[in-house]
Amino acid sequence: MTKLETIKTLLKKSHNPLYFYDDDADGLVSYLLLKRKFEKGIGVIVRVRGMSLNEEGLYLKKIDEHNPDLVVFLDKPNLNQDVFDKINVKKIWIDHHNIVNVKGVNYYNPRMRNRKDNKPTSYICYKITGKDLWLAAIGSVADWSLVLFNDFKKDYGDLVEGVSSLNNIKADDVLYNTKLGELIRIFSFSLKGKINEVSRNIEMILKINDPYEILFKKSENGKRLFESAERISKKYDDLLKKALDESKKSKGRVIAFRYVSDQVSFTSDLANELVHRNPGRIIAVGRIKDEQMRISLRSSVDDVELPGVIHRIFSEIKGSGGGHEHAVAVEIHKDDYERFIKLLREYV
Ligand SMILES: [Mn+2]
Repeated sequence: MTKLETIKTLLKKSHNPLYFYDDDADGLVSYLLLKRKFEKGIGVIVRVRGMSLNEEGLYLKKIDEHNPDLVVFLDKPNLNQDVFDKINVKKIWIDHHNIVNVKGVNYYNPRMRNRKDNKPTSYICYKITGKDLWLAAIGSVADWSLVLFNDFKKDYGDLVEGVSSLNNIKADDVLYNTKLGELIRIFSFSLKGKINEVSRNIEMILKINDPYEILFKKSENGKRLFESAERISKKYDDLLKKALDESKKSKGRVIAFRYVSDQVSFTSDLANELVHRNPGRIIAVGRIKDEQMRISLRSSVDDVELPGVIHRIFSEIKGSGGGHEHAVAVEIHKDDYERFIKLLREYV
């Protein structure tokens, strides 16, 4: 049996799986695909970052609460042996971030076969379920991957009209110029805001049958999701405007923008849109919350691999984080921000 077949069998046999998933569109879609296919279990969105005591505490508390017979981690980077050792039931971990050496868990990561293969978690979950292509396309394009683009185009050509005639389509063209991109933004925004609103949004998405329900407000749930995203969108557009003004002023390779917010995090969305609009630049979008600062970094240039860059910076200042070659998230103390940006400018 292949690894994916083993995972599928475990999911089929389980009576009450508990899913932990990352709080972005790829993580969410991974959960939605498995939940819709196997029709059981409970999902917990994980918003804490870094394999801190907080993160481990959340897992153990939820496991204690729900008493699952299977625990599934989706799109969560940097889990460690410690947390797996503390869970006494079967475990699955599907991820596409850096490989971690762990045992006692059914771990699927495409990088094991090929270090550069980082196909999104939602794509891997789609390989398991074989249904809900439209959801899988949302999750994977949200992670800037076009693996499902052609399949999606066959069934939903009207939702990618903006780019389907281009010869060399890039993921960000799809993200910012098509109806599919608009849908991805709605999914991403449905995860912002207060946790009870987010839970309600996810419950509604679980009941949606096709993308048109949301995009053209064809059902009550679709309409509510669309309108809730619109409210978040207003906040986003304000920040984007400020960030774009800032980026026009900035010289050199790095564009840095920061803002203060204790509620909604837009760092990842803003960094994506800034790098799309400023090809060839390196983007840093920081958000101050309490004493900490969380920064999303993006690079669209091949000679800058961000994990290496932040590794160098963290030998000089305290911080944590990680991600892919062209997209990472880090956390530092807010007083180290100026120094962080100075080092970033030096090392890219
Ligand atoms: Mn992902």
